[in-house]
This record gives sequence, C-alpha cells and structure tokens, in this order.
Amino acid sequence: MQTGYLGLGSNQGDRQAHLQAAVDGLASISALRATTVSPVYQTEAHTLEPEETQPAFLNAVVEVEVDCSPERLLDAAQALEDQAGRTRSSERWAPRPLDVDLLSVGTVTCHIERLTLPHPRLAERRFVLQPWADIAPEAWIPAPFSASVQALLDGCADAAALERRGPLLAISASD
Ligand code: A4P
Ligand code: MG
Repeated sequence: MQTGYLGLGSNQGDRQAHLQAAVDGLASISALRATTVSPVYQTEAHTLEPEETQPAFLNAVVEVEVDCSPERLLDAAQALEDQAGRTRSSERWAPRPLDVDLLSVGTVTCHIERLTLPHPRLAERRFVLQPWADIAPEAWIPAPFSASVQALLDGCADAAALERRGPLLAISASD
C-alpha cells in the first residue's frame, strides 16, 4: 500500500460537478481509496503561449491509498477523464472538462513514455502546490525534487491568480 496524490483540474462545463464526479469515481476502483481531499481553488489558466487565454480552472488535490502499480493508477485516472467526456485532441493543454494528473505515488520515480513520476511540472504550479500543502504539507516528493510539498510551495515563483472556492468536495464510501 502506498500513498499517492492526484491533481484534479477542470475548465469546461460544470467544473465543480466534474471534480466531484472524479472523487466519486475513485470510490469504485477496488485497488485504491481516497482518504483526504483538499479545498477547491479557482485558478488562472496556465497556457503554452502568453497571449493565449482560457477559462479559469477549478483545481484540487486528492490523497489516495494505492494498492496497484502506478500504470494501473494512470489507467484509472484516464478512465475518469473519459467518463467526464474528455476528447483527446493532439493539442496540448487544451481546455478540458477533467484532467487527472498523477502527482506522486509513494517514493516511486518512473520515466516511461506514458508516465513520469513525480509529475515533472508540479514545482512550477501553485494551483497544484497550494491545495496539496493544505492537506499534506510534509509529504515528501522524491527526486528530482527531493523536498516536501510545503518547501516547494515556499519556493514557488508562480504568480498566477488563485482563490479558494466553496463548496468542498465530498468523499463517498468505497464500494
Ligand atoms: N503522462 C505522463 N506523466 C503523467 C502523469 N504523472 N500524470 C502522460 C498524468 N499523465 C501523465 O496528458 C498527456 C499524457 O501525459 C498522457 O497521455 C499521459 O500518458 P493529457 O492529460 O492527455 O494532456 P495534457 O494535460 O494536455 O498535457 P500535459 O502536458 O500532461 O498537461 P498538464 O501538465 O496536465 O497541464 N492551468 C491551471 N490553472 N490549472 C490546470 O489544472 N492544467 C494544464 C494541463 C495546463 N494549465 C492549467 C492546468
Ligand atoms: Mg494531464
């Protein structure tokens, strides 16, 4: 059993409902259990080009106990994205009803084509680090970061706007 952290994001459709559906969907996956969910933040979209604008995201982080391989966890995360009606365009960072990123899984480091762990862009993103620090400031992120979530947040230069939003996401009982 390992502790993992998932980053949830939505900037299309009913964003709060997409995040809640993702948390609900986790409860139906036998090899994992959601244990804690962060507050929800509305966050300015990070875009690939500075002149590009996109609707604001809602972001949150979920702590899970995982009893499967990280690749199976990625399969589950992508199934949740598909259930939210996400179409996989070739365009990176396109607006999406739901994005589920694997931020870290225990102390696993992984560099295969479809999965990099820890998530390579996590230290540049206050929309990841702030909700993560709300629930697990002392969580240790392995190399190349080798730092706690709180230490990465303290050193994060991301100035994009971010504000806490209610309502909170609810964890339902596992099936
Ligand atoms: N992949 C590799 N490692 C991972 C991982 N640790 N977790 C692969 C999840 N997926 C991982 O992802 C593309 C491929 O990355 C997947 O097929 C998987 O095998 P994707 O979700 O299909 O495409 P994407 O999300 O457009 O690309 P990318 O580069 O993963 O983008 P990010 O890093 O997910 O960023 N601004 C705000 N405010 N809030 C956001 O949540 N999100 C993004 C997307 C951009 N701007 C944002 C936000
Ligand atoms: Mg993604």
